[in-house]
Amino acid sequence: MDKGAQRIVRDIKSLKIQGARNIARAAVGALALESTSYKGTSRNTYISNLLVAADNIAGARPTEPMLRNYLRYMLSRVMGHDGSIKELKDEVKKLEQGIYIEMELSKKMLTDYGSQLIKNGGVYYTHCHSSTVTGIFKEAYDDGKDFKVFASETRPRFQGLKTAKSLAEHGINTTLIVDSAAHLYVRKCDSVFVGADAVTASGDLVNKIGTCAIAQFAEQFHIPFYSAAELYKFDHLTKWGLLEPIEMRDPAEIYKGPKPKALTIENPAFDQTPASLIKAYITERGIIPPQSIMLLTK
Ligand code: RUB
Repeated sequence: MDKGAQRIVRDIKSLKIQGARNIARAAVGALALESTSYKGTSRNTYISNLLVAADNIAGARPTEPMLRNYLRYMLSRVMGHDGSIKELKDEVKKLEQGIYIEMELSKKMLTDYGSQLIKNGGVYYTHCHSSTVTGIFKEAYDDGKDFKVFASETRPRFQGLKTAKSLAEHGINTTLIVDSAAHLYVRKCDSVFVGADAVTASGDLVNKIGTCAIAQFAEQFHIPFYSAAELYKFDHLTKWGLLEPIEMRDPAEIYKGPKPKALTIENPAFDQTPASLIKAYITERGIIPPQSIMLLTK
């Protein structure tokens, strides 16, 4: 595999690159690097190199359908193209650039819809770091709205800290809290906004660990719970009964050093929130109930 592509896989695995959109963008770039680095003349070898690379890239974060969907789209376009190696490489470059543009456009459409849910004087809750959710808050702020955000720190990797800093640096009134304070603070909010790693055929949401408990608190206090999810986060395989895999991360993220023999450490990175707890998904095609998500995905 190309060295640059290998580095991207390492960066995705080690969480140097995080968040579904950033991971998907980096994965597209990695496949394009693999394509460019091919120096041979065999179409079959070129295609099989791309397939092996795509498999490695997708394996870097198993709970990321957005990454898989973009890679699958690129591969299907290349495999259906009967041009020369040079033409195939040009096609991959064009696809890469096209995807970057499409990603920006759909994010902008999504944040336009999402920012309409933020009201002047409102109080909102978020968890983990979603570039999409921070985009919604920042757009609402830039539109002149004055509101407050509670952000939970998101152990064990503290991605919520990144959210809190980024919002506060933008000028948004932000309070950072520990994850276990969620119950106390969700009740003070007008609504909850989280990102999405995967959306299943039944409209369930797979997102950072802790999300499902927050959704349950929101339900308890009758507070709307929204997830910002571009349609590329839909996992088509769940239509055929596949259960969305939950990535288990290194126990060393939680516990370092020698431990008692009988102590086991488990570190799931995500959990699954049932559709019944989700008021709506904010997508690039509008704000839609979870039961309708499958109708909009191709
Ligand atoms: C990040 C996470 C984010 C989603 C959505 O998890 O759960 O909420 O990926 O992010 P991790 P975005 O840090 O383990 O990758 O809206 O940027 O796609």
